[in-house]
Amino acid sequence: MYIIGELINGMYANIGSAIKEKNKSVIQKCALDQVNAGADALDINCGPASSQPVLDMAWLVEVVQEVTVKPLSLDSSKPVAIESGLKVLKNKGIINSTTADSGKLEILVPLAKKYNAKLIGITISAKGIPQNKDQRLELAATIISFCSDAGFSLEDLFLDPILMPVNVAQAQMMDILESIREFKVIAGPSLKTIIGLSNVSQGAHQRPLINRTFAVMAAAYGLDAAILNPLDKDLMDAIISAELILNKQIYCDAYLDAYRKK
Ligand code: THG
Repeated sequence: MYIIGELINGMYANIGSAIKEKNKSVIQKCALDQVNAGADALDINCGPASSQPVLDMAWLVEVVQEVTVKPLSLDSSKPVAIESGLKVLKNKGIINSTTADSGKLEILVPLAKKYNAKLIGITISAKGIPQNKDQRLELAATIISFCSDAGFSLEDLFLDPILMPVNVAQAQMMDILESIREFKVIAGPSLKTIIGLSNVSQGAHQRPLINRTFAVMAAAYGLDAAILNPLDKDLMDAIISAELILNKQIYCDAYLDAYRKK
């Protein structure tokens, strides 16, 4: 599974104040800790409290690029903040994210093409978050056909069914899992699927247990990528074990150790 570390997010108090005070070392340590724990890419989110997301995004990208060459996922609901990060990216990045609204697609798909970035499409529209699988599939189809028409390769598209907290949307968990499988039925196998894993346990007790249980189930439904906390070793080990069972990792004795040494 392609792991995008979630910890550089202004919603965390330590990161929020490091952004405000322009404290590079806190951000760079957070980046390196996640990479050393196995992150393939890093999500960069200024947080809801940022009063200057355009400046903060560019600063975060530059500071993180001083310590790692891993791809960065520019996470903002504001296209101007995403473009500000794209302008200073050294490597192929990820736009996180467009919704299925034409206003967003018309800005972000051309940006992804211009900057040769991957793109995460979330199945949200102006009507809000979908309430069932059919609505998720309809919004997925909107995003897929817009990208195809625009000549944006589906290989560079990740679709996100929007994982909700289990304590507010328990009845939707199976719809979300089945959406992960069915997105590829609509678009073909080159399309990738992604979730923001920690959403599932927000406000709940036993967060790590809920996170890793959902991660293993989603792996079985074919999930390709997740934004998650890579410092949660039990979670990372559960995902590796799930991929072993799913025949996506070669078995050998002491496979966990062998995997980590790769
Ligand atoms: N899809 C996509 N992008 C996303 C999400 C998604 N980006 C943001 C988010 N969801 C994924 N990242 C996080 C990061 C942190 C948490 C959840 C998801 C989290 N934070 C603690 C909380 O809210 O309780 C903060 C705890 C603290 O303040 O210390 O749970 O779904 N494409």
